[in-house]
Amino acid sequence: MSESRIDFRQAKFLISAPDIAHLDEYLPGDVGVEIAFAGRSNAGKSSALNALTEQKGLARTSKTPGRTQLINVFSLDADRRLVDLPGYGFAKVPLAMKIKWQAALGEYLQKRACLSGVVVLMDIRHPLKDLDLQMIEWAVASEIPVLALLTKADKLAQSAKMKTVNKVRKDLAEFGDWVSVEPFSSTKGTGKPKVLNILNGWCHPQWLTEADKPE
Ligand SMILES: Nc1nc2c(ncn2[C@@H]2O[C@H](COP(=O)(O)OP(=O)(O)OP(=O)(O)O)[C@@H](O)[C@H]2O)c(=O)[nH]1
Ligand SMILES: [Mg+2]
Repeated sequence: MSESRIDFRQAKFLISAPDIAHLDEYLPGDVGVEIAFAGRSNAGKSSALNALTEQKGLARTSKTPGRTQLINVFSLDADRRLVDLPGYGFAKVPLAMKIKWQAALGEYLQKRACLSGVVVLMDIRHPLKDLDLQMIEWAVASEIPVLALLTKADKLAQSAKMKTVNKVRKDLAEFGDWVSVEPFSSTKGTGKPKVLNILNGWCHPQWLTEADKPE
């Protein structure tokens, strides 16, 4: 099997889609491998993408929650893409818009065949809010593996960090191997090798590597 490692530093901006309901009109077909980054507004999605790709300006980060309104898609190579989804749970968004957005997000998670993994990012100081759990449940129900990434781990001392990681692992144990939980810090690089290993695995689903094989 061609298990060559994907070089995440090769990520390039591909397209921006204005909203998730029409995402598939913008994406280059429901083919290859897509990995989505989802999470509450301000959870650190864009920062994590930049840290993982070692490109400071790839995804735009902001101190103002709700910064990423568009869906930004980055290509890793001809077959593989990373998707930076707008944050959910942003307080200033009107309720009707929130409901619409959640429905579209659910549809994307459930219908996008090339979606090979979802990274659900949560601030380690406020993990597992209702919408985070909803995302995880949707993904697992669609048989998409989830990496629950506890971001801003640099904000906690080691003991508090491990306590939260263990608690979240326990709370998500019902999902078995579908969900893994790791601490992460974009600023310190904590957890980066583990995350890259998991994403690399998602980049090589059996059907793709089989198709890659020479006759
Ligand atoms: N200390 C620390 N701060 C972080 C880390 N990751 C992100 N931040 C900060 O958290 C804020 C939000 O980060 P973003 O990456 O823009 O968050 P986002 O999830 O993309 O936010 P939206 O696009 O609004 O949904 C910024 O001020 C970042 O500098 C981290 O690992 N450690
Ligand atoms: Mg963002």
